[in-house]
This record gives sequence, C-alpha cells and structure tokens, in this order.
Amino acid sequence: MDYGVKPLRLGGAEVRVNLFDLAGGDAFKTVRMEFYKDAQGLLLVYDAGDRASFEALERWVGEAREGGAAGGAPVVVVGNKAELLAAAVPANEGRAWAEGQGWAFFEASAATGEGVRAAFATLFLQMLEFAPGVPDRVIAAASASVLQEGEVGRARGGWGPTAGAPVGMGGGGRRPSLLKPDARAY
Ligand SMILES: Nc1nc2c(ncn2[C@@H]2O[C@H](COP(=O)(O)OP(=O)(O)OP(=O)(O)O)[C@@H](O)[C@H]2O)c(=O)[nH]1
Ligand SMILES: [Mg+2]
Repeated sequence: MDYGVKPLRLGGAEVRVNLFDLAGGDAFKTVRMEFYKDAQGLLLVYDAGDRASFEALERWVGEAREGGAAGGAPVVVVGNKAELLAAAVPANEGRAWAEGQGWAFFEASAATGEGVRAAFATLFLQMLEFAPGVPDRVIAAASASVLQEGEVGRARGGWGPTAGAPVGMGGGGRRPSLLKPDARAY
C-alpha cells in the first residue's frame, strides 16, 4: 500500500488530503479492510486495456461497503491508460457504468497525465462537501476556482437531482451514496 499527503488550497481553505493507494492482491484484503471505514472519498480506477479490471469494480465497491465505508462518501471512477488506442473498455461504457451509480467518470492516463488533475479535483471538491463542518462559502469558492480551471467540466451529468449543475454546488446530502446507490431518489 502506498501512502501520501497532498497539502492544497481549496476555496481559500488549507486542506491536507491523505491518499491511501490500496494494493489489490488477495493477500492484502485484511490490510485494505482497515482503511474503508475512515475514507472520506474513494477513487475507483480500472485499466481501460483490461476488461477484467473494469468488471472487478463491483467487487471493490462491495469490499468497501463490507469494510464500513461511509454511506455518503463520494466516489469518482477513472478509466486509466486512456492513451491506449485499442481500449478493451470503451470510455462510454465506463462512463455509463459510473453515471448509472451516480458517480463522476474520467478518462485518464498516468502515462501522459491527461485527466488526472480533473479526476482528483472533482473528488476533492466532493470530499469537501462531504466532510463535516466545512462552511458553504468555502465549498462555493472551491467550486468556483476549480471550475475556472475547467477541470470538472466532464463530471457534469449523472448526478440525479443535481444533474447539469456544477459539481460542488449541488448541496450536501443529495449525492448518491456508496451504501445506498439509489440515494438519488432523495
Ligand atoms: N500505458 C500505461 N501504463 C500504465 C498507466 N498507468 C499505469 N500503467 C502501468 O500499468 C502497470 C500496473 O500499474 P500499477 O500502478 O502497479 O497497478 P495497480 O493496480 O496499482 O496494482 P496493485 O497496486 O498491485 O494493485 C505498471 O506497469 C504501470 O507502469 C497508464 O496510464 N498508461
Ligand atoms: Mg497500486
């Protein structure tokens, strides 16, 4: 498992994001199970060149639930290796699955950097909304600054009652949750 801290300014607030990159092997399940409960956001990454990794996402979501991941914790889905020309999983398929759950989707490439900032910016904004005690003005300012950079444009849509609204402006508590994928009905 890899761990890192990313200090950043979001909407004028100083934020420290603790990143835990969980190892996927079966042998590490007991280690992974220690981390879901306190997660304030989840980034689900599959390899666009490997269909099995896409099909495994349901299993990862199940494991996170089993591990006690918070119902309202935001989830962002990433189709990695977007620079591959012959994708085994077309981006539209990844997007459809993610949006079907009510989660934002990004194509990204760790090799070229494409899409990486946008995926993290979207997740961080949603985490700011989810975290307790963050003033609305901080969330609004963070949304505005990220939107200004054009980083969350592709995250629009698929947000149920807030579909089409800029991410971060949908109001708390209405985001589809991890535990209750149907929470969009709220
Ligand atoms: N072409 C390409 N290769 C990538 C990209 N991202 C990661 N890789 C390669 O894919 C392989 C697997 O990457 P990892 O980061 O080890 O994958 P992982 O899912 O974190 O694996 P575990 O931590 O063992 O669960 C490595 O050889 C990476 O260099 C990408 O965007 N494009
Ligand atoms: Mg890894």
